[in-house]
Amino acid sequence: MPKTILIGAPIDSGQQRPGCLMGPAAYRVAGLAREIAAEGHGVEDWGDLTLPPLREVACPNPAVHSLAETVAWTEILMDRVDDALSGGGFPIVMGGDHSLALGSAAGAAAFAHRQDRPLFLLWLDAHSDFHTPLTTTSGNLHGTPLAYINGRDGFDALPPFPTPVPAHRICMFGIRSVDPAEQAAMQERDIQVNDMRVIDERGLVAPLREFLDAVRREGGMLHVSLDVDFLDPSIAPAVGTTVPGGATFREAHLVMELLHESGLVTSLDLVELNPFLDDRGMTARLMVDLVGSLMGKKVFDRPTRAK
Ligand code: HAR
Ligand code: MN
Ligand code: MN
Ligand code: MN
Repeated sequence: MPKTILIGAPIDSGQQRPGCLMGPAAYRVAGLAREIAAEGHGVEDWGDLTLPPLREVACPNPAVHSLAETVAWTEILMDRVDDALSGGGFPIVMGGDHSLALGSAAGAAAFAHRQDRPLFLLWLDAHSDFHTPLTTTSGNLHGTPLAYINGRDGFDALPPFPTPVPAHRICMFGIRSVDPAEQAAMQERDIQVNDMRVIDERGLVAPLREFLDAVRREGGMLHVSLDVDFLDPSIAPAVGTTVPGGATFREAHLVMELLHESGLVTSLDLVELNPFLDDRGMTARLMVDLVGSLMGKKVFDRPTRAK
């Protein structure tokens, strides 16, 4: 079993509400390392990354802000996640806003490329995060990582994404807020969008199993990006961009339990937690609890069902 590597990414430059940079501290206070160790896994905390020196960068879209910071964070995260995987570890990036996924996914992709294995992406989020720096109207780069991962144009300031992930290897769950430009681009590419409507109609289990079967068939690596706003705001209030109608406590745990059973997850992001908006740590604790389920925590140990 690979050792878990915790990487603190105190990033809040991908959006405009301060607070996400306290995320890594909140995960430590809420006992993330203890939770993982309790499931019998080794765990090493590499501490928090610090922002490297900035280079001058340009973007034709005047709405975009903090591009130089985002480039610097992307480069260092890419390197550290690749390092963790190269050392045989299971990296968990504790964010930080979702712009950190530009770097974490790029690091996973760089490693997968060298291993000659396909990378798959599971995006658990209220938002599709499929803008490019050219299409975003908010200018918040936390709304762009999935477009970078998919190899869309417009990311000239960032390192080229190592082996962009094609649409059929991307799966989104929980989606309930999509901008028109994102919608058009996703339709063009035929990305599998399991929005809340799909979850209401089919449940999570069937579409998630289909995706996991594809990962297994192709011998892929699987990067999971868990945005706090995937969850319903009633159980996870500590996020800057709440959208009603999110995943319930049980739905979220079920996803994590199925992921654990699959044994396929190779890296994980925890993003968008804003501890300043939390209610007595309930969101941080729920996120830690979900990681516990991903690492194998269950109430009753059933014999593994035949696949
Ligand atoms: N689509 C909107 C924008 O680009 C909102 C993006 C919000 N993203 C997150 N992460 N909170 O999923 O501004
Ligand atoms: Mn390195
Ligand atoms: Mn997001
Ligand atoms: Mn979101």
